[in-house]
Amino acid sequence: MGTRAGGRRTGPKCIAIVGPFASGKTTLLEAILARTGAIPRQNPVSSGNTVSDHSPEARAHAMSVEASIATTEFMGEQFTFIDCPGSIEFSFEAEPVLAACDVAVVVAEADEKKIPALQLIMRKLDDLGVPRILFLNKVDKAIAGVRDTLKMLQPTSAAPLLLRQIPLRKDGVVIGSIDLALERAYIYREYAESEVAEIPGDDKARELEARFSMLETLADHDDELMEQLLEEIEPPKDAIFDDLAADLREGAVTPVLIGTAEKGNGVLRLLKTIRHDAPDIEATRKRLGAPDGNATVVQVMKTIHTPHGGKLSVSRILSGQVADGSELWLPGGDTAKVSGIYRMLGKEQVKLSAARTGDTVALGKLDAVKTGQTLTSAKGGAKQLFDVEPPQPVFAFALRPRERKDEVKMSAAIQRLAEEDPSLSLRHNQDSAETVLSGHGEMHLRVVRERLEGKNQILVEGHAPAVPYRETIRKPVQQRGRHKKQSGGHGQFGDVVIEIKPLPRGSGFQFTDTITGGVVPKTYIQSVETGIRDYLKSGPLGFPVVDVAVNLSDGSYHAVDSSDMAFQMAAKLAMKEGMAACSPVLLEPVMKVEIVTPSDATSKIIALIPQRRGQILGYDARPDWPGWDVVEATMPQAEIGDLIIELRSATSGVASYRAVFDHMAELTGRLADEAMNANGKAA
Ligand SMILES: Nc1nc2c(ncn2[C@@H]2O[C@H](COP(=O)(O)OP(=O)(O)OP(=O)(O)O)[C@@H](O)[C@H]2O)c(=O)[nH]1
Ligand SMILES: [Mg+2]
Repeated sequence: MGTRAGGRRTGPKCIAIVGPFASGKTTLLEAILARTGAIPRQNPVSSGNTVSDHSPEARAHAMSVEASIATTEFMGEQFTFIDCPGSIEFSFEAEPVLAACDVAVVVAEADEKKIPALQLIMRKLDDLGVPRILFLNKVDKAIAGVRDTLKMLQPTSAAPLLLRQIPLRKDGVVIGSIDLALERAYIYREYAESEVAEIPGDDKARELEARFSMLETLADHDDELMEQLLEEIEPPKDAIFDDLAADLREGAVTPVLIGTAEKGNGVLRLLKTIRHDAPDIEATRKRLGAPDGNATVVQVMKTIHTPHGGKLSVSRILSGQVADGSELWLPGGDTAKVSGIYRMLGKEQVKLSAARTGDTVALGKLDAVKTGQTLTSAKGGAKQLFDVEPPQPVFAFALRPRERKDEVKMSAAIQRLAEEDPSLSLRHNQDSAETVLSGHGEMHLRVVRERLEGKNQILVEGHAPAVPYRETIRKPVQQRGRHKKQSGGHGQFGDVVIEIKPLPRGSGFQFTDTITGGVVPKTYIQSVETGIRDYLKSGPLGFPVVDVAVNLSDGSYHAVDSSDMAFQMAAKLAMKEGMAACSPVLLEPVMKVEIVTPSDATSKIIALIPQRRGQILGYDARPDWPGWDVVEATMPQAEIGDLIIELRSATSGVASYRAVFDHMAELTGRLADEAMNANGKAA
């Protein structure tokens, strides 16, 4: 044993697999499951037969679109791996998973384009305080040396990247690896355990150099090791292993292992590292601030609606145990009864009678329970350990079922999908009578739509949501309105003179009267205002009217024939004629936009702002984000609808934006005509 608390932690572990898009996460999970015997053989992702990515949506787009859970056994212990999607549009899936896992395996590759995506992930892990191992994948096709690759990747990580293995090459081709802690060579065999070998003489010098640099990094947190290095004493192997484990758990370093997931190479070393070095549930509980005591505490990581089994809440048992049928308290004080406990292997489930501390299982039929919630056996409910806060949506479309009869079915299905995916939001826009679905990108919403059509058999139509245009006037006008009807018995009579005048932007509507001598009685003044407000719902251009003042200056009434309705009619008549003469103009909402982007794409982003009628307010380094900028601009809402698509394509998928309403601005010319035409058709 070394001097530090590096001893192995036993018990079930939960490991999140994260990393930039298409880095090989799903391939790695498949390799792990094959290597540990959970599945008979490793299937390539292209076969569509992997344990993860079995959904038709994932297959159609050749990418993971949701987290996939698989429990396996390795050397007598239980490990649950959760393969998270790499695309930024689905990145929110990983958050509740990362919160309750013990360690993350970050799958990366030697690709400069994916550095910003890797940086986003590493920061998320820092924010959540999750220890991590970096698995440098695809070494089969790597041209650059591993140490150069690490230099390239280091800026993405706050903690030093600590190389634990170097590749063993023959004629330039990677044929195995050398483990720097064990000082052993491993010759890769496809889909099989590597063959242990002596380090070839030619590689010895390289190995010693890399090993020394590993030890130097470890010595930064171990004075005894530092002294041994200075005095050129060979440190005991156990002490090195203890340091490696302790530094990983404390987040002091990010150990780096290498391999080729596609051929199952490097997988066993990774598993052994996880088994030996990963922290256990105790550390995870501490990180989350879970309460001490005897109560059962459960953290929900994901919600799934299965076609037959109903709702499943994939959960980590942080403490205590859960038996089938037991009651759990929700944070608010409600309770839910566990009906079914399952061990997961992708879409397959095996029923269990109970789950113990550290297990990651699916709990059945917890109807009121949501992803991210903390449940407990303690009466009254637990403190919520982790807040699920999805980022602001960046893409939206308005949705309706192709057939009217599907309306109720569609809204129920969307509710279920939103429960599975808290980053999806749904609202009804009163203005346009549209159901608007918002999410994190075009692909995100496309997948939602495919799920509606596939899983739920509802054909839907989607289009860009309506922009909330308004209209106002540019000129004042005085106008009389008379409503007079004599048809049999009671007549109708109302007569008003109004002054309409423009107001400054953002003033809304103001109504006044300067009636003297009771020429229009008080109650009818009220009717005039009501009539005008009603008219303002749709002005001469067909949009709600804003920033207008109307003063009732004169009028007359009839003791018998005047009525509330008659004065409302007179007011509307006056408005209709008067407004048309006030030089009406369309107003469009303009947003203040804040775009975050890797600095090397800043000039591209700045160039696209004027193309979208935007105005650049400025740009600067993003505070606390080395290598990133923030660009501030104003931009009409109509131009923001598909902004994210362009931002993402300019930045390998990582730029994003936030927008808040800023002001209304006049819109004239062709674009105004188009808006009015579209509105006319919709009405
Ligand atoms: N050359 C090489 N290719 C690999 C390796 N591992 C995975 N790939 C390929 O990389 C591509 C992406 O693999 P996936 O496993 O789907 O990647 P992923 O990280 O799960 O992707 P997302 O979940 O969509 O982010 C596939 O074409 C794989 O065949 C590897 O070790 N070497
Ligand atoms: Mg994947």
